[in-house]
Amino acid sequence: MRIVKYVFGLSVALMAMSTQSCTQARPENNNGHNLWLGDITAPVIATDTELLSEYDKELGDEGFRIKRNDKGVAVIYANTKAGIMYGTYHLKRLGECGKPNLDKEIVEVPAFKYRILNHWDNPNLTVERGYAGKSLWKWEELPGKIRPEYEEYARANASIGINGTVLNNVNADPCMLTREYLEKVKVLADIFRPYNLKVYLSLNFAAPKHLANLKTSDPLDKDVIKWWNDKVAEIYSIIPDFGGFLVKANSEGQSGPQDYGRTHADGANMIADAVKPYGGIVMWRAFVYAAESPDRAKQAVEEFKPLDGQFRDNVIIQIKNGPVDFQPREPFSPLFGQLENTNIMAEMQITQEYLGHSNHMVYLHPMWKECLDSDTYQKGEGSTVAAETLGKVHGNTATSAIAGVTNIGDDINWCGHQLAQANWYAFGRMAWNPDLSSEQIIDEWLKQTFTTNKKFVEPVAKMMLASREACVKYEMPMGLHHTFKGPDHYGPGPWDRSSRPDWEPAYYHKAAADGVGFDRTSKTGTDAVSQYHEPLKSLYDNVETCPENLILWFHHLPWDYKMKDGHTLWDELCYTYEEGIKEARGFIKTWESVERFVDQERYDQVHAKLIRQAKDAIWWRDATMLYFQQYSKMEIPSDCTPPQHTLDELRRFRLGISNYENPAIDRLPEYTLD
Ligand code: GCV
Repeated sequence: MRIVKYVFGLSVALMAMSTQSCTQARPENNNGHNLWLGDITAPVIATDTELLSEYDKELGDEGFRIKRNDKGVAVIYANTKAGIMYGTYHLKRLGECGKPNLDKEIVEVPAFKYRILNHWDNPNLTVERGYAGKSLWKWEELPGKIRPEYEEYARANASIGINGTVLNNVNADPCMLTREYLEKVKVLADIFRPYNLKVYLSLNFAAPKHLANLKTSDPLDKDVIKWWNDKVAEIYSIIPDFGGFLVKANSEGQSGPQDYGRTHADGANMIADAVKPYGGIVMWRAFVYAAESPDRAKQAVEEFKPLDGQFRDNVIIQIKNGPVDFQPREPFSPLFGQLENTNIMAEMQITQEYLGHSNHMVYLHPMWKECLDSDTYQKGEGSTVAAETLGKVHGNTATSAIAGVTNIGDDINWCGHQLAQANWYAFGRMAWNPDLSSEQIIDEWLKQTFTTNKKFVEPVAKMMLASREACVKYEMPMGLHHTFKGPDHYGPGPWDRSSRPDWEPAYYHKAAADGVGFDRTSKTGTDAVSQYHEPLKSLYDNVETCPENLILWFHHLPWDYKMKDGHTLWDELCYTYEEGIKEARGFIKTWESVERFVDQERYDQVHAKLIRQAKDAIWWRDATMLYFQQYSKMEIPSDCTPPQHTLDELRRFRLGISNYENPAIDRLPEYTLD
């Protein structure tokens, strides 16, 4: 095994190995496999470290301190090996991002205790909503064959502070709990352990029926309880530091306690009791909704609020950032502000299910931070989603956690899009420190992944920082949501039909002759606004005060409604799409302007994808506005990019791909950029 000794001062030299300075020739081709690490095959070991003889409470089990000793040498101090490791990566990062000031002591302690990736990987190697190839876990080869990528993956996670990984899809195959698979999981757990990365599994709630032929999987049945207790004991005998379970129950066809007339609390507590003696946790998802409900956005609160206080202390309710489903912009899920005696955590989506898969460059940290910084006002001002999930609002900090649904696959560059690696990186850094700004994180990532040259970093950072808002503009302006084509969720399909009303775009956009948007107001709508505390409830409820970037999330408005800038709603929609199109086109120019700083391989890949992104932006606008035009009977303003296809052409266009693939660029509708 190669080891890179990390001596502060050599950092710039290390950096030069992987990147380049402006005076050098264009860098050699780089397939992106090394991520932000320079050399992902080699662990980085600091030379000056000290494990503390007395437990330093401030640092806890994962924190570290870097300070100069009496000889002036910067030393990393920690209570644990994990702390030393995190300190080493921190020092490496500081060195590679510029000259750090080590005269002042540095103390770093992770904000969230559990910082967890969720893989939606299936045993057959497909990845649900994965756009970076097949699963990284080659189950058919394990436990015999070990791929180097397993350790590289652990190293990448360690470098950004991620300390847990759920290996399999929440739509869980019961086979994952068989002895055969547990032996495979053990191999991964053993590889990950030195990197402080714990393994978790998603479970199928009906496993007792599937695997042991029990007549029921009722969580109150004594045979079922015994089966889970035995299964958990077996797991811990194989993997002593197993982290616990993630559960999707009674959601989208998954089995759950409600199949037996029991509650989510009954189900979660049965599993929680089984893992409790071993220190395990249960992350129980709040992503539940029934087709019959008039408003999917309300259902998590309706389901979980009545159960507040009934969950064991090792259960954490895992809540998606928004109340519907990972749209490019959602208000925060009101459930974050509705529970008092229940542990809660946020689930962010790193994979770009609704944000252009790995064809679009969208830097997601601003979206996640928008959620974490949102104030729920549950206990007055300052009850932000971050504070709620850190356990600071109700004093339950012991189980603070955050999860990110990964964008990782077996693609050579891990994430399918070279610039999507930034989202994996950003998730880890945010989980460690939710106060870091989007600017700081992207600056760090670019410097470590490409070059420290300002002429590259500044324009590319600016482009990436603008990308999420641009995506909102060309996919879902003004809170218009879920107009996506199903089931792949790539591209527009406002006319799409499905087997369930709440899987159809019309359920959300409600476009008709009288206007567009979902009325969630208290007087005429579904009253979803009432799930928010004041002053938010009134702010969203009143069309005059509702932020315009969410106005169609909360209101159904006539096409000629006057916006604050004087445009009609129709024109405003057209112009917002137009801005998105312009910005996406601008990204191509920005990338072209930094060509000399990037190796040909990564340059070309990103360039091709940025072109596709700009074409897709026009496709989105064409499809959505031409479809809406049938109802509005209004013209697309003449100073907007003219549509390139008719509505009929676009309606006939189908990708013909499965749920799991990233659409091949050459199979998408023909568009030209002048
Ligand atoms: C794993 C959405 C996605 C599904 C996903 C589900 C979930 O509905 O489209 O692919 O299933 O969310 O988060 O459970």
